[in-house]
Amino acid sequence: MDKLESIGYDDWFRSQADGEQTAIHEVARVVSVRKDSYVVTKGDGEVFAECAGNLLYTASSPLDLPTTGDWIYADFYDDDSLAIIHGVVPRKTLLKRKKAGKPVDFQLLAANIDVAFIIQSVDYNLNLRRLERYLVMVNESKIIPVVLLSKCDLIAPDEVEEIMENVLTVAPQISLVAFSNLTGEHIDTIKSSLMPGNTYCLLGSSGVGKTTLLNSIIGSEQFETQSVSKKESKGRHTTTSRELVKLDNGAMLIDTPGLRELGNISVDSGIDETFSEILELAQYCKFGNCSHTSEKGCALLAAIEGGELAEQRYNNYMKMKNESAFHEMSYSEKRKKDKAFGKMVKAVLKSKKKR
Ligand SMILES: Nc1nc2c(ncn2[C@@H]2O[C@H](COP(=O)(O)OP(=O)(O)O)[C@@H](O)[C@H]2O)c(=O)[nH]1
Ligand SMILES: [Mg+2]
Ligand SMILES: [Zn+2]
Repeated sequence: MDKLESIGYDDWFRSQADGEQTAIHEVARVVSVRKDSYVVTKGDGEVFAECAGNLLYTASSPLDLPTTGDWIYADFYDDDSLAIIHGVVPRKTLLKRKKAGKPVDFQLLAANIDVAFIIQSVDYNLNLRRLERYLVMVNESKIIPVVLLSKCDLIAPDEVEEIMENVLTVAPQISLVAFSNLTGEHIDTIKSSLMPGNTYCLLGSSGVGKTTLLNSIIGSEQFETQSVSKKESKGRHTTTSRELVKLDNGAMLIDTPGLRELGNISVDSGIDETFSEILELAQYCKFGNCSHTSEKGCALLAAIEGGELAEQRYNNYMKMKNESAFHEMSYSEKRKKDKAFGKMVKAVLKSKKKR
């Protein structure tokens, strides 16, 4: 196996590559992107790269420029310490998302992904509507989706079972694994699903444990995860670039930053219909402006307590309400609100367990 093959270059790409380009340039793969600069590899070592002026000036859309996972035509200089990119090899798959507010503008997330791991944590991050949006994006791109439920150590096994059943209601055929980075549960299942030569990516909100999973798979703390103190000081995103990592078994894995604005679908309209029974219950809250979080006389909290309202269902409702209000807020407002909400749900769960 040659070096390019060892990082995923196969017959399909070979047949798609432009013979005129490969006659005068080498082929390499984009490992990461940072603003206008790139890191590329030919399968041994990483090389700093930039786009040729000609490529930049003739590019008519973001589609024409390289993204993480792309195969590119490039010239190498100075003993392979610098590369100039001249073009992009046709892509097998492309993961992209619309930019907020601009329907035709989009951002490339990663290219040539075979399988996307869509990750949601089983605590307050779980949201079937958001999961559906991820599935739509991944399916649209002809990438195979796998759903991973993280942080299973935080809830009881039968609750995990229940969540898995719920997930299967929105994605009946999906491969689904519940795991924990903390206890190591089912990390091996995920690891053994990674095939040499295939490229995988980790998708999901910030904080669900994507980078920790990458570290669990590698077996060392190579990549920086989001500790609580870091979150305070440096802001939400620890993973600022999308980086392609080659695993020992020959599979490639791309970690992506959290996609807060994925799809940008307004959920408000669907919430009331989807949660009609909650809306009905809420009529019996003592206060008309009840936030359903801590108020005495809240009918929702009472219904959870009495077992008439599933906690998960309540969490989904609150999360979605929160999310739909989210789009209207400034970034710093969003950050505060998100944290407060997380704390609130944890507090509710805790107080429930105590009783
Ligand atoms: N309880 C628990 N916490 C986890 C687990 N995986 C990750 N975390 C924590 O969740 C936080 C965010 O993890 P990180 O990997 O940075 O999330 P990312 O933003 O998706 O990359 C960190 O504080 C991790 O320690 C898990 O399986 N169980
Ligand atoms: Mg991360
Ligand atoms: Zn209430």
